[in-house]
Amino acid sequence: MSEMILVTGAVGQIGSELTVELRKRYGNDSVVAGFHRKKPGATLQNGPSELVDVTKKESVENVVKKYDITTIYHMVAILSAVGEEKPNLAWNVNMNGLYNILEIAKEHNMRRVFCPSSIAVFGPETPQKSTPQETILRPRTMYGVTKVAGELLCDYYFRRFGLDVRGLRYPGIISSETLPGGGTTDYAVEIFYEAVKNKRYTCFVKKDTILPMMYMPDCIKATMDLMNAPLSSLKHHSDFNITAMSFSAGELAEEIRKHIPNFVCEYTPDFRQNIADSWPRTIDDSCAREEWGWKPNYDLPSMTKNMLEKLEKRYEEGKL
Ligand code: AKB
Repeated sequence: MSEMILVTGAVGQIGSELTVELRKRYGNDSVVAGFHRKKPGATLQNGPSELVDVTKKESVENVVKKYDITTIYHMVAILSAVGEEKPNLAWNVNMNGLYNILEIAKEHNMRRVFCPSSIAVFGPETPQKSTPQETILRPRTMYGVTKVAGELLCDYYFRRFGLDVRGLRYPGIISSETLPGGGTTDYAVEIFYEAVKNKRYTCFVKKDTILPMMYMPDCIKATMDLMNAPLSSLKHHSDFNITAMSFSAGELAEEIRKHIPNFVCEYTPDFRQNIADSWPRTIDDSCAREEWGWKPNYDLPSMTKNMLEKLEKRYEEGKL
């Protein structure tokens, strides 16, 4: 049976770049870009796209039937900051949406499902340095609550129904193509755009706030590598710790200043500071390394250089 993929949230920060890479690997017609409010832009016009509301089972099911979908990358989520402003929405989209996806995947005997988790599963009682794979999961955000419950639900479907569901606890993801929406780690992306456009940025967490991060090419590699790993090599399924680098907001600004010496960064913490403070500083991702060979390519200097090259080019072309 040939692979037919549905990406939900294909217009979002990760979904938009993941869809492009999946189409390169499996062919344009084999990857359906599922969108909700915003329509796909030019980079996603080379293949099918469909309106998908994950909170409505039949909306997902219609697309699954129309294209004989065999694999779903379920990238839709309400992130941590918006989730605190709209907890009902976060629960509805993140939990009911995931439940619909898992039910449909089970009913249609799908080959595999990817569902992202996040460092938001951790909380203030979790060890913050080299946070272990197996540890205390008592998040303080609605987003974190839905991600813990989501991991458990995915593992339940694997054990109870044999559905091959896999997932990663993404750290903050830094990307140059699509802006993130509504997360606590968004400052680590916004800072680059503002540095290139205005040479100043007001950061919403304190200068010494350290969080785990990853550059988008590594995020896409991790996602696709996990999905292509042999099932027999996996001891974990939906909850892999994963990281690439950790730095403070001040260290990030300093690294940008090596390329843009007159860049000024100020710090005005808001409600997102509390969320950041409840998350780990560094992550132990040895299970991902052992079970499916995870190894990142980018660190802080190489990610910063690459981000600035890409954004400066777009700025000069008037596309930023
Ligand atoms: C957020 O900040 O909410 C997300 C995440 C770490 O899952 N980027």
